Amino acid sequence: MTVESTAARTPRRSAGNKAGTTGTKRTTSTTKKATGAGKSAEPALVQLLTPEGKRVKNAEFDTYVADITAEDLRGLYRDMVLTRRFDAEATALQRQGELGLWASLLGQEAAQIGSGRALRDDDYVFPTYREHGVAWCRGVDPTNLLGMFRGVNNGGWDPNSNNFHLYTIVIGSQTLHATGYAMGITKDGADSAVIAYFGDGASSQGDVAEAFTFSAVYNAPVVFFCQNNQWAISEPTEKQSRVPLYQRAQGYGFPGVRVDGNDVLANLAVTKWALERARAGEGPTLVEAFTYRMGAHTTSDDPTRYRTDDERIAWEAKDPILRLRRHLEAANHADEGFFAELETESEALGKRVREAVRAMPDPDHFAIFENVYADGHALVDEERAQFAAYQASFADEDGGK
Ligand SMILES: Cc1ncc(C[n+]2csc(CCOP(=O)(O)OP(=O)(O)O)c2C)c(N)n1
Ligand SMILES: [Mg+2]
Repeated sequence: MTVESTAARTPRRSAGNKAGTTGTKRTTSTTKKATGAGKSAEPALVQLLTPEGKRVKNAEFDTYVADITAEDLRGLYRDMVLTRRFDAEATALQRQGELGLWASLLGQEAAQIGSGRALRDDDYVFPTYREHGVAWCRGVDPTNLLGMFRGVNNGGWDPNSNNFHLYTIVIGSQTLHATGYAMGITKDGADSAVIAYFGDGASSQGDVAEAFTFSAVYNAPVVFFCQNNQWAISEPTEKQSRVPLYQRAQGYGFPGVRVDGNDVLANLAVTKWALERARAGEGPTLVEAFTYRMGAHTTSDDPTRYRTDDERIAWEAKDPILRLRRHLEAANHADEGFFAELETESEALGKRVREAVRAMPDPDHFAIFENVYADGHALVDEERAQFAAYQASFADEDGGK
C-alpha cells in the first residue's frame, strides 16, 4: 500500500516524502482532508462515499464492494442506526444511575459496522471497550454488553460463542492476544483471520509495538484495525505520533492504509482486502480508520474542557449515518417506509435494553474467583476463603447478613 505525502504532521520530513510501505497495492484516492478547525491538511484516505453521499470510484477497492446490493446497503444503514440507538440508550442509562460508566461509540459507527461486516463467522475479534458496533455484527446481544458497565458481571458473554473476545480495558493488550491467536490459526493450518481493534492512543503502547513485530515476523493472519478518533481521552493524536498512524506499519514491514472512518463502504472494502491478505498467507495489515469520537471519552469525561465546538461541528458534517442515508435516498434504494420501520425498530430496541438492564440480578460475590485458572489454583482458593471471611464479618448482631 502506498499513499500520499505525509506533509501535515512531519514538517522536518515533509516535502515530497512518499510514505510507501511494503504492500503490493497503491491507492488512487487523492482527497486531502482537514481534520477539523485549526488542523492542517491530512494525507489521502480511501473513500468510496463522500460526506454528501456520492459514490466515488476507487480503482483498487471498488472490487471489494462490487457485488453489494441495495438490500445490503439498507442492512448496513440499519446496523448503524440500531447501534447508535443502543449506544444512546446506554448513555442515558448511565445518567439515570443504572450503569456505572459507559464508553460511547458515537461517530464511529461506519468504522465498526463496515469492518465488522467484512468478517467471516470463523474469524476472531479482539475488541477494546468501545466496539459495540462490531459486537452487534458478531451477534452478541447488546444487553450483554451492559453487565460489566453496571458492575454485575466480569464480562457478559462467552467469547467463543461469537468469536468475539471480552472487552479489554488495558489499552493495547488485546493486540498481543490477537497476534498469539493468529499465530495459532497458522499452526492449525486454518484460513481464518483475526482482527484487533485499538485506538490512536493505544498505538503508543509497547504492547502494540510488540504485536506488530511478532505478527510481522511470524506472518500472522491478523488485521490491526486502529480507529483514530483523534483523541485519547484529552490527548490529541498529534501527541501520539510524528507520522500518520497507518505509516507506522512500514517500519515493521507490512502494509498500512488510511481509510475514511466515516464511510461504511470504504471500511467494508478495505477490511475485506486486509482479511483476504491474511487468509492468503500475506501476513498482517494496519488499517487506520480516520474518524472522530463525537461524544465524550466516557460518561466520566467532559470534552468541552479540552476541545473546541468548531472541531466537533466540522466532524458532524461528515456523520457516517447521514452520508449513507443521503446515498440511499439519492439512489432510490430506500423509501419512507423503510426509514419509518427502522425508527419503530430502534424504539423497540431502546425499550428492550432499558428493561433488560433494570432486570439484571445482583452479582454473585464469588464469581470473580471463577475462570481465573482453567483448573483452579491454591492461591485463588486462599483468596476466596479470605473474601468469605471478610463478607462474614458484616453479619449483624442477630447473625443475619
Ligand atoms: C495500559 C493503560 N494505560 C492507561 C489506561 C487509561 N486509559 C483508558 S482509555 C485511555 C485512552 C485510550 O485512547 P485510544 O487508544 O485513542 O482509544 P479511545 O478511547 O479513543 O477509543 C487511557 C489512557 C488504561 N486503561 N490502560
Ligand atoms: Mg482515540
